[in-house]
Amino acid sequence: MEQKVVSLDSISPAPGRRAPSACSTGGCGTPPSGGTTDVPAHIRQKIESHPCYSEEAHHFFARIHVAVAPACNIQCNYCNRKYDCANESRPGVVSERLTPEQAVRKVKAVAAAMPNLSVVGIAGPGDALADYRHTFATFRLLRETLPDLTLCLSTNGLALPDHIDDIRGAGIDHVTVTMNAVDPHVAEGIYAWIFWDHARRTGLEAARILIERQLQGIEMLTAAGILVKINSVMIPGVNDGHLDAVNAAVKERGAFLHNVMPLISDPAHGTHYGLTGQRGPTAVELKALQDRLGDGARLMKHCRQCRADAVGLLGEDQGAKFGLEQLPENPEIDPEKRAAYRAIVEKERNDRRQEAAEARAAIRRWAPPEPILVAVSSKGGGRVNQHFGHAREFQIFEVSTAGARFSGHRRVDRYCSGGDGEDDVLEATLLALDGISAVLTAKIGRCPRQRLSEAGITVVDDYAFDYVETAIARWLSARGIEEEDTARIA
Ligand code: CLF
Ligand code: SF4
Repeated sequence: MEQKVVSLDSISPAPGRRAPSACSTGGCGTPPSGGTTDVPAHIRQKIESHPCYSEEAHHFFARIHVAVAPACNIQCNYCNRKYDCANESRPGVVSERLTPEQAVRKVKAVAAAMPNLSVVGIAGPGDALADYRHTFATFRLLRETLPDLTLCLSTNGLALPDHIDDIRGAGIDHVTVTMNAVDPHVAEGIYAWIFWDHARRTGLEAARILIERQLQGIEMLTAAGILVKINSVMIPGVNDGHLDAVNAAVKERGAFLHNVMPLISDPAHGTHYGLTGQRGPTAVELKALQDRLGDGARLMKHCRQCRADAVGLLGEDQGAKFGLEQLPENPEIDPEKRAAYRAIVEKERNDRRQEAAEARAAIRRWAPPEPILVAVSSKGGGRVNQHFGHAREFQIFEVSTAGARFSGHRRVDRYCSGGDGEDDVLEATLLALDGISAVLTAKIGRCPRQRLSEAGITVVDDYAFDYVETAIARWLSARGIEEEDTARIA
C-alpha cells in the first residue's frame, strides 16, 4: 500500500519558489474564503480540522466513512437501497459492509497511511441510527483505539431523539441530519414511507412524524452542545421554493451549518425520482438558491456528496486502495508523523490567511463592477496547482469588489489521459463551465486553451502554485493595469 509522506509537497510550490505577494497594500485581516476565524474559539477548535464543517479544512484534512449501517427506517424517493444513502453519498454500491471490528482495522490502516486523516464518519449505506447497535459499537471501539480522530454521524433523524445520550456517551461531536422539508405537505412528496412505532406509515402522517422527530432531535443535540449540520436535497418543483423555510427553522434551533445538495437523479439508479423523470437542479439554480439564503445562513458549499465508504480528501476518493483484503495485519500509526502534518498545515494556513488579506485589497481595487465567476483547477492546499487536463472538478469563485468568495465546484471528466486529450470530454467540460469568465490553472495545452478562448473564457496560467486569492489578485491587477495603459495610449 502506498505510504504518504508528511508534507504538502504535492500542493505547495517547489522548494525555493515562493509564491509572490499580490500587491503591497495591506489588507483588513479577513480570512480567505472559508476561513474559520469568524466563529467563537470553542467552536473553531471543533471544526478547524473537519473537512465538511470548514471549507478551509477540506483543503488539508481527510475523512473516512465506515459502512457499518446497512439498514434504513424510511424510504426516500431519491434512494434505491441497492445504492448508497443519498443523505451522504453519491449513488453507487458500497464495495463492502463492515463489522465494527473490521471498521476499526480499516480506520487504523488508513490513519497509518494518511497522516491527514482527521475524521471518521458513519453515513450509511442505510441510516446510522436505524440499527444503532453496530454504529455505537464502532464509535466506542474507535474512541478507545484512536482517540485523536473526530467522530461524525449522519442520520435521517427519525430515531435521533432516542439516542442523544448514546451520541454524547460515544464522544460524537458532529451530527448531520438530512431534512428536506418542514411542511408535511412538501415532505409527503419526498418520502414513500417511514417505519415508526412498530408500523409502516405513509402520506401526511409519516411526514408529520418524521419532521417532528427531526426538529426535536436537532433541538436536543444543540442543547447538548453537539454541532449540527443539516443536509437538504434540492428537488426542483418539490422543495426548492421551501428550503428557505427549512433554513430558518434549523437555524432557529441552533444548527451550525446548512448544506443544500443537488438531487442526483438517474433512471439507471432505479430510484422513484429517477424512474419518474424528476430532474435535479442545474448549477445555476443551486447557486441562485444559495445566494437567496445569503451569507448569514452559514452554508456549506463544498460538499462532494460522497459515498458511504469514501476515504481521503473530499472529491478525491481513495477507498479502492483500502479494501479489507488489502489491509495490513498490524498497521502502525506514527503519532509524530500526524503531529508533524498538523504543524505544517498550521503554517500553511497562516501563510494563506496573510496572503489572502493582502490579495483582498487588490481584488477590491481591480474587480469588475459586476461579479464574475472564476474556475480554478486545484488538487488541494487552496492553491492553483493542477494541470487543466488532470482536473476532475473546478473550484468556482465569485469575484467582485467585495473580494473572492468560494461558491462551489463543478465536476468534469479528466480531459487528459495517457498524454492525449479527448475532444468529447473537452466539449462536456465547456458545458460544465457555462457562465465562467476565466479559468485559472497551473498548466494547459494548446488545444484546450484555444477552445476555451473561442468559448469566451479567459485562460490564466501565469500564477501556478499561488494561493487562489493571490492568483486572482495578480491576474486582475495585471489586467487592470494593462487596460489603463491601453486607454492612456489611445
Ligand atoms: Fe462524512 Fe458527513 Fe461527517 Fe463529512 S461527509 S458523515 S459530515 S465526515 Fe461531507 Fe461528504 Fe458532503 Fe457529507 S462532503 S456528503 S457533508
Ligand atoms: Fe436511502 Fe438514506 Fe433515505 Fe434511508 S435515509 S432511504 S438509506 S437516502
